[in-house]
Amino acid sequence: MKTQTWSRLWLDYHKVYEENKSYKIQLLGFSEKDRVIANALSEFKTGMSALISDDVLLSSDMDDAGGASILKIVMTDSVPTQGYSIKGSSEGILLEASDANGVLYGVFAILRAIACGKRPEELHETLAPSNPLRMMNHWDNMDGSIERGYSGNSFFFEDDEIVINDRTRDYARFMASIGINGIVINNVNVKGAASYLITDRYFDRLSELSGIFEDYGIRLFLSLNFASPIEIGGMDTCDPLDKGVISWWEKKTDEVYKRLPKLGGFLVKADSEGRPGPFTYGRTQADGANMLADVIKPYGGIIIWRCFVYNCTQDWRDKKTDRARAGYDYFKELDGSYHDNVILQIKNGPMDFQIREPVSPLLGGLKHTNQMLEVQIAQEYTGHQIDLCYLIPLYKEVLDFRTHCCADNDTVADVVSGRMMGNRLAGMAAVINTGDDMNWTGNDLAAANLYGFGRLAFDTTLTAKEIAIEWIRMTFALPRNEEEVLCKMLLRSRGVYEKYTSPLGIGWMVTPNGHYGPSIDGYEYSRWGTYHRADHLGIGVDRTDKGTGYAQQYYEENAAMYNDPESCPEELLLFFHHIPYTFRLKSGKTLIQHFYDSHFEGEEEAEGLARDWESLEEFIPKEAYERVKERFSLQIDNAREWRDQFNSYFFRKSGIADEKGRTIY
Ligand code: GCW
Repeated sequence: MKTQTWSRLWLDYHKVYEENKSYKIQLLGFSEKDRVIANALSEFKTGMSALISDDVLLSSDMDDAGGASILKIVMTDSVPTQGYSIKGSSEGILLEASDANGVLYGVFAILRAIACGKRPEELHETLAPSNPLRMMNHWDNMDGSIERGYSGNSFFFEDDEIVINDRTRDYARFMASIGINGIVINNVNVKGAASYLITDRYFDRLSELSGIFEDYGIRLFLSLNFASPIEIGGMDTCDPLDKGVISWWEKKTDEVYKRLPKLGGFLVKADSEGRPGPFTYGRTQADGANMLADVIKPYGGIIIWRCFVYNCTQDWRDKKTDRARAGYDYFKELDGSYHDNVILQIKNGPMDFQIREPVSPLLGGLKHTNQMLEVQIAQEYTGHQIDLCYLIPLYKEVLDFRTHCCADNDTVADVVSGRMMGNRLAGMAAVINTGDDMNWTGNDLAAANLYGFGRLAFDTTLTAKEIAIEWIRMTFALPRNEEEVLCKMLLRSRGVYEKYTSPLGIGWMVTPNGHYGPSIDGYEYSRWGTYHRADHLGIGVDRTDKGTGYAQQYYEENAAMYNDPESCPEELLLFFHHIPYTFRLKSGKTLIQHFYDSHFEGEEEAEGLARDWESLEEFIPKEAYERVKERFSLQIDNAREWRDQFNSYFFRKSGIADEKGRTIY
């Protein structure tokens, strides 16, 4: 037998106590023939065997229940879709759900609780998922590369073929264990062979993959090339209002659904960064999305249409055009005209997954359109899974943000869960950080983001700390003291990264293309719309009513708050305002002194993270320990480089010396 070459992540259960237990399974309303239920039972057996006893026996023979505990699984309407209720007692565990996904999630909840220290008889939890859709977006290319991937190659594709092996099933298990119910397997930039995923060439493999996902309650989705009628259909247009184009899509969709009846639908990146779209034909984004939505509707499919649409050929000399405005400008006025099986997928910020951005004004700005939040757990701008950056605190801030779109239920969590509008096509999606590395995420600690996203999407009331502790307990099972050390490392890591990179919401300043390491002017005179506008007197982008007017895209309360540098949250000051280096911050420091201090501190704190990691050596499996240690040493190099380039750049620009007289070059 081939030895397994990938880790079991948080499902590598550790023994929590020893007990010789057998469980009798009693199913009421559910059938073992249902593959999701069968998998739930098999997870229960594997998990419990590892957690409490070497071999938990499962039997459905109730006549012979002597001595055994009972796992009673009951179908009931009183638990919401995909939710569960679990309750332990001296007799065993009662798990109630209204569907198979609920049972699967309930089983994982039982295992999680026990792995985190609960006894089966103490179990007591009732939970309905916060978001109807909880999705992972792979940016995997069919040649096996991954756009913005930092953990090896794709485990879905190699040399333009679809790869299916035991790893695929494990991946589905991991995703189900954190409540993911939809997965887009291919990059939103659909090119080359990927355009043919909707043809006969790939249907057999896709159907096999879809089957594996279905067994774990997950729907397969595909990214679509909007120009398919041209690229694979041999037509000369993909105008969404052209009759020929529409009938081409009708035929195509019918063909696809005959072979992949459970396909969830399509994700589309149109008119963005060189991708084709309706704009070419003078049509709107709604024209494009609605055409596909109508075509897919008879099959129960949905169209997830991305709002990452902006002009990427901007002239840096032009100070009126503002990339941050683009999403709102293109999509807001069409609010209400999207068909009901369209979801607009909106990145958390108006730019592009920076370490700090305001929340996109489109979230809640739209009031009559299905919306889904997109975040990026792949660490494109946040350290490439070399630097430690636990991103759950960032997502929490986004979810908790009050949009003021209405009196109640106005947070982003309310909007994307469907609570604000009362819609079911809503949720959260993450650009995933996995690859075929043995540990899945390159940096072992980056798995906390993978785990955390799923848990948060399932239950947005969880705190970043609760999630961190769960993940640590399930992954490493450390003594309490060490658990706390690691938890604190995770919780402060985003702040550390922010300190030594680009401060106060200005973002960018990264090496062009790769996006790791500093290059203060790397994008300053480029076409990408990502400028800091620093001169010898100050820095920042004026996005107020006197500048680009971006701040006015928010509802009044937020617009007023952002428009005034006094009320603008300081961590976003330079996103909204052009500020002199001599401006005094709330701390009493000048802006320039804050720059220097923050960069010196950030670098020192990165060293602190590395030291804390070293203190855990004896408690972490050796290989994982070494992998992470090596990354911390690279992180320190990165932090130094950022500190010195950043400080030197702004010292030279401003001519103002560091009050503390530290070395600046
Ligand atoms: O952040 C940018 C990335 C691109 C990516 C794009 C997007 C998939 O640099 O690599 O393309 O966002 O979100 O579409």
